[in-house]
Amino acid sequence: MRPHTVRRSALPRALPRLLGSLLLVAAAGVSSACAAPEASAAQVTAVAAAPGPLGRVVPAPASVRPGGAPYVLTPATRIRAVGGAGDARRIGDYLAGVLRPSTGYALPVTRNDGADGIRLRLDPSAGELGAEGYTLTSGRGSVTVTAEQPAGLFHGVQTLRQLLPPRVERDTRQKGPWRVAGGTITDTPRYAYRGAMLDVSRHFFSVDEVKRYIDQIAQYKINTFHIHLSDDQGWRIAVDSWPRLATYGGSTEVDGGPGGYYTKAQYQEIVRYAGSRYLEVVPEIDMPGHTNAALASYADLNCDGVAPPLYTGTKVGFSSLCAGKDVTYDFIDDVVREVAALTPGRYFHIGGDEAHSTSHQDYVAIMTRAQAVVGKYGKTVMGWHQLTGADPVAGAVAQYWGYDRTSAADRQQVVDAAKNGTRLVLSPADRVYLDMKYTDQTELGLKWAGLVEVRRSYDWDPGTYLTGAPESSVLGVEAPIWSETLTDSADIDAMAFPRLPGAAELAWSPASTHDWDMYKVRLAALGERFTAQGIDYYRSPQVPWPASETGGS
Ligand code: TNX
Repeated sequence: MRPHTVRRSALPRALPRLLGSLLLVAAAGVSSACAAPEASAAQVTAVAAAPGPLGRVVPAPASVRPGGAPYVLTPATRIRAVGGAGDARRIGDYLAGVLRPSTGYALPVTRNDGADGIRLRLDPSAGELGAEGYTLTSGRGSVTVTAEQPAGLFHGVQTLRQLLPPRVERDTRQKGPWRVAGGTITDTPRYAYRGAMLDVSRHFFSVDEVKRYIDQIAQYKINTFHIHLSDDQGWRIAVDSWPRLATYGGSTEVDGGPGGYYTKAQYQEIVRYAGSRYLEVVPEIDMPGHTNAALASYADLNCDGVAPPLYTGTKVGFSSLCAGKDVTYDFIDDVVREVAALTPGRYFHIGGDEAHSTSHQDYVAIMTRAQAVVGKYGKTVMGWHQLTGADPVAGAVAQYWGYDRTSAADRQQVVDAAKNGTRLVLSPADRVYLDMKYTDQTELGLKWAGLVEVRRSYDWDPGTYLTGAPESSVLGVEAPIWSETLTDSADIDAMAFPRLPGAAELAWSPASTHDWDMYKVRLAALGERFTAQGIDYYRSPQVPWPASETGGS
């Protein structure tokens, strides 16, 4: 029988019998998806008592059926990677890399199947799991992750990681036991597009810092890494036909630091690394505004032929490409061609936000031609939602970053575009802009969209967020992180954690699992895991962190 998710309406019927046990489950952080409607009180109690309850995972799995003996990792455990042309093996090696330092076990990865150990199975005929779904079955002697496609197997491995004790994430030897609660998880995503964006322009981040963020986001089943490669303060990718973009335009950053840029080889290394974590890279070259770094690098790109100085402040909306000059379109063609050639993913993001110094007519002219160029080089257009004020091409994706003070007219423009077939990625600034301050006391970050505490960040529904937009127009959710105030990985950590896992859950988990009171308990359980990974996260008072995480005993 296929396990199924509890409907909240099913709970009241069973309530008198289950109340006591459910309280135990809630205390243990099991989501509402964990208890099948027909589960007996005894079964549910067993969940609460189980080691690391099976449903205590972020994003919440679509379906969890706890039961049976736990699986226990031993020094003799093998990782059996079966099926697929090397993918299962690579994912097995990745998992072994995570588990070996803390367990101290050898965990050999083998392609030989067998009934015991950690079994990672790629089986195209597994059924109904799609491109990214998986099942995980844990019991005495084995834990088996099955998927039809490699991405699903990888996501299942992330679930397995979270089912082990948090100290498994440490990079030094820890004491066991290493148990995985018994039962079965069947899990597929709600949205196909689950993104995180990093602004490497306002402050530049090294390849290693970017890889660290990629590793972090991949743990929460995010599948798209959007990299904001150009802005007023810095151009961050080498372009052979316009070399000064990087060498001069990339030579500084906000507050006048040294900036930097990725060589083509380094950018490809980022793309490859992201691919190894089943993330698709979306490169963004912002236009026609947010272009001061380019305008400073080539006088010719300016309408008046005069290059402005490099810019190290944090204002927006003052720069513009010149719609009336042919060289503008040569520039766009060259840049899109070169960056697209380095990027295997489907999308190319052309920005389009905050073009306050571009007339409407010029904006439409530039965005129309830029979209054609993106199509010519085989990519799908993405743009910030202002693109809906021009003429989005068929198939274009608009990224909505409005917030509670966005005008009804601006919203309506996006809704109308969605009704006409433009797909939407939702990044409401007052929910999932990870650079917004949590409270007035937050040292880093901005607050133009308001303060965004952890609950506010989590508590909304992407399916109904933009009233009037067809639910089917929503391709997914993305959490951007802008870097005006952020200079290194520790700063990213402080803003992304703990909000990033919530954004990932909105994008992955079925709406039926959405429940702040349940979520905050699962999130609290991640605290020790963040710490084990060296992430100094914001200890939001809204979340019941373990005392050991908040300086208590
Ligand atoms: C708005 S949202 C911007 C960025 C800033 C960000 C800071 C959007 C598409 N543009 O240029 O970095 O706010 O939060």
